[in-house]
Amino acid sequence: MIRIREDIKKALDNNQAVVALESTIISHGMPYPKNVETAKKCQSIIEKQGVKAATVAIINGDIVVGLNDDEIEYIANKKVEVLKVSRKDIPIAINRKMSGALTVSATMAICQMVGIKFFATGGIGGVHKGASESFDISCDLEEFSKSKVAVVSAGAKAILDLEKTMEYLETKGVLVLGYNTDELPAFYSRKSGIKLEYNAKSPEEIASICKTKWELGLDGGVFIANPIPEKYSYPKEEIESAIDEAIKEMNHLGIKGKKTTPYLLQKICEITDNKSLEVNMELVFNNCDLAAKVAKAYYKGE
Ligand code: PSU
Ligand code: MN
Repeated sequence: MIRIREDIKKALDNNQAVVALESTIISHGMPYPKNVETAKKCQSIIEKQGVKAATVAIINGDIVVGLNDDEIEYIANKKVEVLKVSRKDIPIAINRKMSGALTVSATMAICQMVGIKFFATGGIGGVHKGASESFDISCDLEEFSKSKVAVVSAGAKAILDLEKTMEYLETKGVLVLGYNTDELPAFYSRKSGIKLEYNAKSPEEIASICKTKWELGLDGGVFIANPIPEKYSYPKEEIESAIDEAIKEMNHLGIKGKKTTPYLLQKICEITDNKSLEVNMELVFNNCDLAAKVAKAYYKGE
């Protein structure tokens, strides 16, 4: 059921650094063809550092670890139906021979199955605004208590209730490490006003903390919060008004469940005249760069 690209399999067997990349961000998070451009650039940022990049998706019922260019195009161009696959959807996509793009939760679960320890994304899912009524909490959060993977993310998406997201992670015993920041980054911007307990100063320190945790047998993931570089950071007030407008429109249309996040990202793009898309791309690139450095540091000592 799992097809691992030959060079990635070899790297895993030889204890060499591999960084996984998710695919929902490609098929449901960004418009074509910018999504293809982003997916390829993410891979090359990682590979330039001598680290293997493994983009993960389900292609016609097979879990593929390490998509090739044709497979990236296939899930990106919207010519076929591509299911948004979270942990719960994996067996359905396989049994029905569907193609699926994997969210953070599903990608982490597959990383755990094949032994990939590092993974870069844009922003993880979390507790949605209004969750006390809607109960909408991404299963990404729950996954951090299950899979042994360190995920580099630009905080949680600013469309979320970040305070409740942090509380949820704390309840689940998830270690959150800021990278050179004392504050949780808010995806499009560097600041959220929410203090972090731990600020890790280098990729080596992050790698060493992960190693300690897993050597002790403390299962589950590590959430590495990496702020977008200053020069790309979106002015907080501007992006907040775009988010509020998008949420209002979503509620008006009655959009719920797994359609929520893709709708909001696309609507914010529209409201900001694609500026949010450029920012989203830059923060993902920045996360790929850090994930590769941490993976390299981790395997140096192996
Ligand atoms: N980061 C991005 N864009 C995205 C996502 C992350 O920059 O589209 C995706 C991830 O796949 C994440 C998902 O797991 O959004 C969260 O979806 P939900 O809120 O339905 O759990
Ligand atoms: Mn949800």
